[in-house]
Amino acid sequence: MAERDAVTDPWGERAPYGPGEEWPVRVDQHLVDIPDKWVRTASVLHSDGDALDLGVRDGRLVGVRGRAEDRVNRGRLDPKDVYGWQANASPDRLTRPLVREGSRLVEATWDEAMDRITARSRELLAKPGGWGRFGFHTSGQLFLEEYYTLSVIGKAGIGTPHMDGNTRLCTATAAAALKASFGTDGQPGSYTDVDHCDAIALWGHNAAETQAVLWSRVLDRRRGHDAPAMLAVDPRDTPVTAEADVHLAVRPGTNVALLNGLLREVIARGRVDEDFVRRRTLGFEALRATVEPYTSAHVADVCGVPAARVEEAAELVGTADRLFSTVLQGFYQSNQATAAACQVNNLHLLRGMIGRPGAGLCQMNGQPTAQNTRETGADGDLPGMRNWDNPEHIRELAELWRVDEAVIPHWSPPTHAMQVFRYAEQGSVELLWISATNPAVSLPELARIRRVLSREELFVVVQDIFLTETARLADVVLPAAAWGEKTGTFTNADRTVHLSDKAVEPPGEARPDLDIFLDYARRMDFRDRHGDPLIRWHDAESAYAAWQECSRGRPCDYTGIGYADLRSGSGVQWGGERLYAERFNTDPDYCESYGHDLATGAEFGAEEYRAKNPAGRAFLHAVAYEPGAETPTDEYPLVLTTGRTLYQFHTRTKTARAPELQAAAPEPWVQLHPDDARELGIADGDPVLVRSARGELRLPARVGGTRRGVVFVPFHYGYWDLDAAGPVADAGRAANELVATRWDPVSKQPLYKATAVAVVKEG
Ligand SMILES: Nc1nc2c(c(=O)[nH]1)N[C@H]1C(S)=C(S)[C@@H](COP(=O)(O)OP(=O)(O)OC[C@H]3O[C@@H](n4cnc5c(=O)[nH]c(N)nc54)[C@H](O)[C@@H]3O)O[C@H]1N2
Ligand SMILES: Nc1nc2c(c(=O)[nH]1)N[C@H]1C(S)=C(S)[C@@H](COP(=O)(O)OP(=O)(O)OC[C@H]3O[C@@H](n4cnc5c(=O)[nH]c(N)nc54)[C@H](O)[C@@H]3O)O[C@H]1N2
Ligand SMILES: [Mo]
Repeated sequence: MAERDAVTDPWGERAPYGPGEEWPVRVDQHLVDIPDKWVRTASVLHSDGDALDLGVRDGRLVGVRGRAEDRVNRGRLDPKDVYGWQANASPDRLTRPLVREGSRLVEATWDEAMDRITARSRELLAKPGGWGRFGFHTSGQLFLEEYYTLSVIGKAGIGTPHMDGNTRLCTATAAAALKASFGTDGQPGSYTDVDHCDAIALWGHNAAETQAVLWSRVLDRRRGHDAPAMLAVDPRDTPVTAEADVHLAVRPGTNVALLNGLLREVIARGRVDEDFVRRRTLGFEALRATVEPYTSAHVADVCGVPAARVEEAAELVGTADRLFSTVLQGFYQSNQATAAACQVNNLHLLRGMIGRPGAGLCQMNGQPTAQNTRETGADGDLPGMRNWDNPEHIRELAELWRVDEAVIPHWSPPTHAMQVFRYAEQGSVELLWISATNPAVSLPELARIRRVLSREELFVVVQDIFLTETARLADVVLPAAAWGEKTGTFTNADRTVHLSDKAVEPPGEARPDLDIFLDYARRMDFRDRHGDPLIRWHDAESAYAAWQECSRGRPCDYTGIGYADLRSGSGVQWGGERLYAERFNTDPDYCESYGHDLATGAEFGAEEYRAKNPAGRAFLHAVAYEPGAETPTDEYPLVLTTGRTLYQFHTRTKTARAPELQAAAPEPWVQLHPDDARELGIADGDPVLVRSARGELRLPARVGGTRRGVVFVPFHYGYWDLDAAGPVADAGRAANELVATRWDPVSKQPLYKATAVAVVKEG
């Protein structure tokens, strides 16, 4: 049992191991008192799914311990796992509902708060097209049971297509790329591929800071015998790029050019698994023709990296026998996001690196429960990875829910989050229900988001555990119970399902999100076709059972994974360790999407899709590189990219309330290349102004750690913990003040990773 200072020692002690061996156990714990009981759960501060037990004494949380037997972490905990739980007991938790009286939010009873919501809901439903006046913006941080309930309320109770969540900002591109290449969502690979691989590639993924336990696994392989080779693609210097054998510090937004170059080399050097490509893929000739012009010299020019480095990278991925890739925000939130993520799929397909131990990929998730948002359809997908454009899939859902097919929105693609906010801005969405997300800090162009949320005509419900920047703008604030205070399940980035049991009581009158949604359904009296209640479950386990039925026969089939299994064992993967050893999910009757034109986002229809006759084969998508919209100008000569730091989580509602984590990263900063800093007369620590066409930030400079022309600001820092309740008058500090309202044409994920900015020294 190891207690360590996880701030100064984030990855803990090395346990070197070799290919095909089991990752050694290392049980981490952190206790402030001796527990009288332990309650099982997993981490909710990233997508890794680190299994842990909460220590409880006298009804209070007193610490955490990693679970040795779990397949994901083998007992390990990262810094946020170790310290983050303390936020639950924070004295400023929301404990009572709040309702708006003029410019103020005042305490109210649950009845008063819910009455306001249901009164407004009924009023809207009574209008023509009333269902279309509802918008829901949820999260990747609730539990599966909560999402499924919300999904059924929205799709079968109200019938609105305007339901999405922060998963759109997070892993919409992962889902889009998986559907496009393999037919449905779901990771082909598994974390155990780290144990078997002979090469690892991290594509725009700073795993050392964002999936720190997965990174420990990588480091342990790297320190063992027959260590895997390693490639990292990131414009900045990170702990990942420092470890990599080959680091390609590409110009932001050039991922497609790089991948096209690597694919070209793989083909030119005869590294294609021709048998695999012939039997299991479609589209090779078009791909070959598209990548042909991307010589190493051309790629070097576009991406701003040495041609020799590109060739080293091509050699590394081209000669591996068991290549494991992870892809994350450096691709998903960057120019040509879905197209770029699909090129990583292509690399694995061309080399036959899929469905075997060590040969696989994860189009990673970021949030702990984002997989479930997608699976249950709380983000606009249809539940069970069903296809909105397939009438048979709609019929199945209508039968399951006993409602008319016409109620379930399926006449167009579901509305994506950016469009939901647009409708709220224009006034067609009149009720916006925001759960477990903080768009007033996390969406692009914050001045606009504040304006939308403040509109008099828009009725805003915010369901959170703290009074966030978003909650301050709400008409009704509902206090939720947090992780540890409620029961439910969730699924990590490698399809591992964990159960999270209730350990302690929520504070005051705070209620589990599931209870809030169930209460709303009851008060609204949603009925099925027979006049029975639409929602026929009443707690987490019965909600899970309803979901199991919904998932039956679909790729994410949960029918074999019960609460009892999850309580007696530890994490269980749906679909087994690796998907697609035999065939892909591309059959027209089974697939989740008929696909898009990856360059324009145009949707294909059923006929076009059937004509391709995929027959269980994967699609190789070919896309030419196109520069992004935000390129440097004379006025804004630098490129801003935004992202994360090890110690903070998102808008810091939890991590800033854990003293060790907040002390480790108390303030935002802007990172600059030394040559840019010198030209601008900026020294380390100087106060600087960062300006884009949309806003400005005042931050201290940090010199070093990024490529020339690129500056970096962490997006964690909003305004709730400043003295002033709103954005500071003269300049902001939230990165999204600067970012433009723009998204990928296919996944609709916002492009947070490239904004043209100017930086000037202050004072
Ligand atoms: N500590 C911590 N961990 C977290 C989170 C957190 O807030 N804090 N959040 C969780 C969530 S929800 C998510 S989504 C994940 C995100 O996890 P990551 O994707 O690993 O994190 P980011 O910092 O957003 O972006 C990764 C890298 O992309 C690089 N990048 C920027 N532009 C480009 C580009 O054009 N091309 C390439 N190749 N790279 C580029 C950035 O320099 C950055 O280092 O982390 C999860 N884990
Ligand atoms: N510039 C820039 N912007 C970004 C990104 C970036 O890289 N750069 N990344 C994007 C990504 S990947 C993500 S995932 C988003 C994250 O953005 P958000 O989702 O807005 O950030 P969080 O702080 O995680 O917000 C979650 C909220 O849920 C509340 N909460 C926690 N647990 C519970 C619960 O059990 N019930 C309820 N009801 N509430 C709860 C928290 O207090 C918090 O207010 O940001 C996106 N925005
Ligand atoms: Mo995310």
